[in-house]
Amino acid sequence: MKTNRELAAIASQLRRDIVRMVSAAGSGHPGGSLSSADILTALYFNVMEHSPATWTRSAAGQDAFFLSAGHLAPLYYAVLARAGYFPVSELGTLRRFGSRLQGHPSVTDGLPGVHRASGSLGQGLAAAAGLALGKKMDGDSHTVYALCGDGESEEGEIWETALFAAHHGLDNLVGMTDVNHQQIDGRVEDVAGLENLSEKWLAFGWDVICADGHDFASILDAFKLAGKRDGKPKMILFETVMGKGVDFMEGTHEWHGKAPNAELAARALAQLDETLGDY
Ligand SMILES: Cc1ncc(C[n+]2csc(CCOP(=O)(O)OP(=O)(O)O)c2C)c(N)n1
Repeated sequence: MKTNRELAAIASQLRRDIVRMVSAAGSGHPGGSLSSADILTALYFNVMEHSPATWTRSAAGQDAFFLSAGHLAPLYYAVLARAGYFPVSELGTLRRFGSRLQGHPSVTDGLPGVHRASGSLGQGLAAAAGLALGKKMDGDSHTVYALCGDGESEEGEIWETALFAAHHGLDNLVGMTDVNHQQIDGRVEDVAGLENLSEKWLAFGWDVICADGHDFASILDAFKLAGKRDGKPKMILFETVMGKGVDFMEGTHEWHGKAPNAELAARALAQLDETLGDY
């Protein structure tokens, strides 16, 4: 188990990785990757039962993670590499022709750690619910996690999954929403407001846990509560800041899907400690 200080150090490195990868590629999605960095750090380094050595796409006998908001690929690749799924040096190939690290996660090239392609919003949570049901049928007590965006929560498929998972009593499914209040076109509340998201998930029959997505004590408490097997699927609503950690990316949709040039990347990196070594 890592201490909260160690988790913060890993998250800082992931944020550096994200900035460097997206800047070198000249395209990609830094804003949501930065807002979700602390959540996935806690999940991969202190919560999930997983191992790169025994990982399989079917996830039999282990926990599984689905990135439903597939555009957060820079963060996904960074956390997988830093957790030991593939060499950290491969991060430098983001979005290059022939790379296993495409702009959205793909399984075609067999990138370890990725169970399913994503990028079409809404599908990842549905696939996670399918695997959670499969685990129930197989008598496998492991947990299936899925990360969604709040903009993604405007997708109809999310709410079909909400019905499905509650109907099947999937208490081994833990959904997470990165509530950073921004999406591709602006503020979520201006595009198609979610109003009271907590009440919505409760009304669909889920247990809802609210947490501060940048406070490791709060994040880890939320995951602990989500471990309750009471016949209901879990949704953790993580309150976050879009672009967290880089001042000019914070709180705006402008950096949802835009790469910083070399000068801005240097400005961003100056705000983030290097803790595990750059690639
Ligand atoms: C089905 C589908 N519709 C539209 C898109 C285009 N799209 C990509 S990201 C995005 C906004 C997602 O917002 P959010 O989940 O809040 O992510 P964040 O802005 O926090 O990164 C949209 C509409 C898509 N990828 N898939």
